This record gives sequence, C-alpha cells and structure tokens, in this order.
Amino acid sequence: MKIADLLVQMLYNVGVRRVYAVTGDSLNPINDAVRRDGRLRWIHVRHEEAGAYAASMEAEMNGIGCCMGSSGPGHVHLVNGLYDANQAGNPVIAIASTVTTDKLGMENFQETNVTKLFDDCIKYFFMANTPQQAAHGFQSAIQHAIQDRGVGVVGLPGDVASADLEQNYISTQNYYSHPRILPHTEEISELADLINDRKKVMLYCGHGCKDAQEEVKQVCERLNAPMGYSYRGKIFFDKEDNPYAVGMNGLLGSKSGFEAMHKADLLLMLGTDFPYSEFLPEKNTIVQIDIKAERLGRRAKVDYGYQGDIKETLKELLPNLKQKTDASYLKKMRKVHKKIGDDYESYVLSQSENDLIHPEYVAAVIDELADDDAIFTVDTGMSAVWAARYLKGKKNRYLTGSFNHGSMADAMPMAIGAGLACPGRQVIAFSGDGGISMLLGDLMTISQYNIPAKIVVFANQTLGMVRLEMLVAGYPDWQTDMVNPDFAKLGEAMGIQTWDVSESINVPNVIKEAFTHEGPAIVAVHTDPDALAMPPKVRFKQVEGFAKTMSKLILNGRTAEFVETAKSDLKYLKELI
Ligand SMILES: Cc1ncc(C[n+]2csc(CCOP(=O)(O)OP(=O)(O)O)c2C)c(N)n1
Repeated sequence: MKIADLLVQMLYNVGVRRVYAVTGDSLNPINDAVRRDGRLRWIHVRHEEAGAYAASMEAEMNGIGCCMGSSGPGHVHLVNGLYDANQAGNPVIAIASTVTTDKLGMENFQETNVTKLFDDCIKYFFMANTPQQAAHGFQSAIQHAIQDRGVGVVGLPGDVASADLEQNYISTQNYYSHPRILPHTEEISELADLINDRKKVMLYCGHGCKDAQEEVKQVCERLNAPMGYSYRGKIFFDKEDNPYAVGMNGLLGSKSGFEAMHKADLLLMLGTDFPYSEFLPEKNTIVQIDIKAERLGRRAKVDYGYQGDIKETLKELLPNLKQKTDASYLKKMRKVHKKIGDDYESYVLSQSENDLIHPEYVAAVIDELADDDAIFTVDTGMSAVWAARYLKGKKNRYLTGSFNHGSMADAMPMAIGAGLACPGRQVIAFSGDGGISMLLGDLMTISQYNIPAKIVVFANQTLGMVRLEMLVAGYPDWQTDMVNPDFAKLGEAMGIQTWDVSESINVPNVIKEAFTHEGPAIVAVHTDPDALAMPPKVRFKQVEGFAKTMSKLILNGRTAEFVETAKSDLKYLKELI
C-alpha cells in the first residue's frame, strides 16, 4: 500500500465521497490512487477555489468535505474557499500537494511555503515530510477538522504520496464525537432566575440553533418573547407560521429585528457569532450561550456567558422558566415586523408590472416557486439582500452563503457541492453578474457532471452593492459598471439550458420552466441596477452622505418609486440615530 492509497482509504472511512480538485504534478499519485480504489468520485473543477467552496458545502450539508490542489498555484487557488469554510465552521480536509522533499525550501519551481501559506485560514496544518509522518498526519488533520469544525490541511510532497506505507500500526478511522455540552446546574438556575426576573426578553438565534428549532419556539412561547435571527439562522425561523418571528438585525436586517433587540430588558443570544457589534444594544442585559466558549462576549457587551449546545441547554432550562403572561411587547414587535413585510410585498406587487425587472420581484417569485426543501446559496452582493428579504423558511429549506468571510462568487460553486451532496433536493444559486464572472469556468463543471442546479444570475451590469456603498459614502460611482457576456449564448456553448429574461412579465413563467427542467439551468435576469436596499447604518455621517446622494439622484430624475423607497429608507435611518 502506498501513502496515497492510505489517504483514499481514510477519506472514505470518514465519510468523504467526492474529491474536488484539478490534478497535476505532485497530485498525480493521489489521482491514481483514487482511480484504482474506485470508491471516491473525482470532481474535476476548473478552478480550485470552486473546489474548496464545493467541498465546504458538502461539509455543511453532510459533515465532511475534501478538496485538493497541486503544487504552488494549484493549492494557492484553494485559499479563498478555505477561508470561507474555516470561518463557516465546516470540516474540510484539504490536501496541498507540493514539490518533492529533496527540493523543499529552496524556492523551487511551483514551490510555496505551505506552512506559512495556510496559516490564517485553517484550524490545523500538518507537513508530511516522511511517509510515516503522513500516515499520522492524515489522522490528526481529519480529526482536527471534525472536532474544531474547520479546515485541516496536509502539506504532501509528491514523493511522500507515492512512497510505500511501511508501518501497519496506524489508525485508519476517525471519530465524530458528540459530547453533551451544557452549562452547570447552578448556571442553569442562575439563567432561569435572570429570565424569570425580567419583563421583556428577546431571543436572537443564529446557526447554532439549527437543531434546536422546537426548543427555541417553546422558550418563546413560555416567555411571550419575540424571536430575531441572524442571516445564518434565518431559514430555520423566518416562517409564515412562526408567531414569534420579528426579523433580522444588522446590515441586511429590518427595523423590527433591531428594535425588538434594543427594547428588550434581557437579550438572549443563542448560537450566534453575529459580527456587527454596532447593531447590538448597550443598555440592556445580554446573555450569550454558545457551544464554543471562546465566542462568548467577543462581539457584544455580554453580561452573562454560558457554554452549551443550544438544544441541550434549552431542554434543561425550560422546566425552570415561569410562564410570562404579558404579551404586549411581543405583539408590538410583531406589528412592526408585519408592517415591514407588507411594505416589502407591496413593493414586489407594484414592480411586477414594470418593464425594468426589479430584483425584489425575482426573489419573491423564486420564494414562491421553490421547493419546500430547496437549498439556496447566495452570492455576496445585492442578491444576498434580496434573499434576506424575500426567501422564507418552509418545511426543510436551507440557505447559505459566504456569510462570515463575505466573498463574492460563492453561490455557484456552493451549488455544485450542494447538488452533488444532496441529490434529489432542488438547489438554487442567487448569483451576481460580478460574482459569476469570477468563476465562470466552473459552469462547465456543472455541465460536465450534469448537476441539476438552477443558477439565477441577477444581471444588473454593475457591482451593485459596492456602487451603493460608494453612493452612501458620498463617492462618485466609478469602475463599478461591467459588460456582460450574452448568457444565453454562453449557456448554449456550455451545454446548459439557459433563459434570458428582460421583461418582468416573463419572470414567473421562465423561473417555473427552469425549475422544472431536469438538468442544470441558468436564468439570466436583466435586473434594474438602481434597485435600492439601504443598509440601516447608524452613523450620522453616513446618513448625511446618503442624503446628499439622494438629492443628487432626485435631481437627476430617477423614477418615482425609487425616490419613494429612498425617502422611506432615509426616514428609517433618521429614526435610528
Ligand atoms: C472576492 C471579492 N472581491 C471583492 C469584494 C467586494 N465586493 C463586495 S460585493 C461586491 C459587488 C458584487 O457585485 P455583483 O456580483 O455584480 O452583485 P450585485 O451587488 O450587483 O448584485 C464587491 C466588489 C468581495 N466581497 N469579494
């Protein structure tokens, strides 16, 4: 057995079923081992970054993912996707193959210092200088990726990969341990007292509440508490039939999510590492519970921090919570939330008659037509705003994006991973035209493997989010425009059924057709570049900059609706400061 064979065996044993990679040089011994073994599928991506995103998505859905990059540029390309995986807490094992051991450390052709290169985007790195080391290194890297929830990289010289395995006393298994982590009994009763003593309690739920949806609801019921959520938590709780939902907070959030949090006597932050400190309250009491103790208090002025799995902790807590009878705070916050929902809806309805396609309308139509267990992946850019506002949780929907790392171009390669990891589930990517342009070649991966993902491109011919950012800050809009390829021709050339939509009236039919089409589909929608989503920033300077920009736009004669929306956003901003 060679070291490369051992690697394949260990990857298979831990649950990896696909390897995302571009083969070459030092990676060829592994390619050969995968071929001979026959149990892992080699997915030949066109750019290793796409491979890292796809592997990360596999890990997010199924617990583990794997990607590989060959010497130098091959593994350098992995870096951005690995940052994303690591920050999202997705266990990914990445193999960075590299120059032979006799050449290491001499600035040889295609050599990088792998130890330094990956230093900031991983949980664990192992440099396998000898075959014996490699055997133990695989074990350790995989175990770290699982346990620390992030990326484990093995630097693997080509000669080590093709060397014989000489020892047989190594473990080829890895372990998913599920310890029960919850606060100590005294901490649970301290927490219960805190909650029982306060009148208005608000829950703010992150991705850590994914498996605790029922318990979170029960707590809200007991406390008559409004429930807000982060973007990563939204899809589990933003449902029509959730009587406690009040929306998101933060840049992509809404007034109700912000207000409910600030008006609470006690804020319970559950399984969230919400990074926008400036949106978090300073005056009320804040409790944070997270399975990772190192996260406690790092974003907000937290008064009480507890380490615990959310489901287990809430199960212990619930019997100690007294029923609150006053529902006025919940009712008030729900009213604000409903008003915002109505505003969003009326905006969609009016736009559907318009010639210029409004992205809000597209997002609302997708929400309407998508399956109840669809997986949505969203790009960083304005499409993330539309997804935040219009996609709703249903029975078993899932929504993700580059929500921690904030990279463009994530949606399409994530859809590759989701499509392969979850066959049978509908996968829908919200891509910006700037985003999709960055990894355009990997549409061919979708085509080659016939992955039935539906790629919706919000083709507004601009880097919309940055354009808005510049306008808000008072900069002239410059270098944000872009010329797009003809997506219909591009799709045809790539063998992907493509629809090009430039009139609102055609949006529902086209989306319906694309969603029912059996194979991969691209829907390029020519959306209005002036669609406005004003992030509720709270600093006066920004409001001032925004006001100036708005007056310029008004003078330039923008549409009435545009001005109206802008005015109401501005009014909202003023209320916030
Ligand atoms: C890799 C990367 N480069 C640059 C940025 C900065 N950035 C954030 S959003 C954005 C614009 C996205 O444009 P597009 O994909 O066209 O989507 P839109 O906002 O127009 O919907 C840019 C340049 C980033 N987040 N990631």
